[in-house]
Amino acid sequence: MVFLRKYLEACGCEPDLIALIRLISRQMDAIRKAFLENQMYEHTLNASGELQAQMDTWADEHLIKVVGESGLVREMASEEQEDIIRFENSRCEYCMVMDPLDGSSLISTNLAVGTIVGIYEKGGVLQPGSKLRAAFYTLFGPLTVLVVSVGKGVQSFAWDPESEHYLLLKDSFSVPEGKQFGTGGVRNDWLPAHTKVIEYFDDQGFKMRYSGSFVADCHQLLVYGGIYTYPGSQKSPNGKLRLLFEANPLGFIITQAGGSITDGTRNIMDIVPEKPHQKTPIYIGSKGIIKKIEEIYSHS
Ligand code: AHM
Ligand code: MG
Repeated sequence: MVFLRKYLEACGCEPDLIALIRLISRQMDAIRKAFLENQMYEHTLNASGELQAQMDTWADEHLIKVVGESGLVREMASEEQEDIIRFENSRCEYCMVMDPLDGSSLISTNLAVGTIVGIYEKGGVLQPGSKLRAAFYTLFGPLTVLVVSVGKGVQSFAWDPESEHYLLLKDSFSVPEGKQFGTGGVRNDWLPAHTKVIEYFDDQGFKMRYSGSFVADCHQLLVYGGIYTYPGSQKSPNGKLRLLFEANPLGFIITQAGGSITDGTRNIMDIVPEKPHQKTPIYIGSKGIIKKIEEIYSHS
């Protein structure tokens, strides 16, 4: 039986980084329990102007409290917080970005949602994804699964409520090319280049799979390959998803598994963020398909 801590130690991670990854991933039981009491939508908007579910707020406040008390994080940015948070009394320099509960519109339908986290060694949260020290997500499906990368490939663990440990499920992922895709947005609002990309998938006989939860859709492509996209549109040229909280941590993980991520014209991992809630069009998936998408964009 391989436990999360042992695995991270074997990867050569510094003790404080291990402590931080374990601390956050161990809040997932508390979050699962809180689902039962927080089923309703609140009438509040987050920094991106989206309706917040009660659980968005609960998970956000819970994780900020736990992280703040740990003394492990200097600076933090959350999808549910307007401003960057600084913990002046931290004993470490880690900087953390998070989407406390991605896919939260699916809570009321009991489909899979998850928490996304990215960790920088130091230097603030406004850094390109390529500079991440680690990234991970927890996914609440039939199992609570933790998928993590500390820059040495990608591993998955499953939470065992009996032993209260994360147990290794798979120690090496390699995104298969795959032939399935999921796209966000509304067809009438798509830009011509995106329409061409989708036509290409149709011509190639790709199968459509889209859950409405980015983290779940990325987990699917980690296993089956293909791509997930939330494109820019006529109404929202930068799309819907956020560079810091969604694109970068998942981009880091998929890149570590041999896949890649683009906004159509450039590798998203190289973008220097200008503000915490910056959005970006996203195509994330297996390498060959992403290359093809960039080719389609370059001719559009
Ligand atoms: P969230 O972080 O508030 O859940 O918003 C992001 C979510 C993604 O998980 C998902 O891929 C996308 O929004 C779905 O959007 P849509 O409902 O427009 O398909
Ligand atoms: Mg999200």
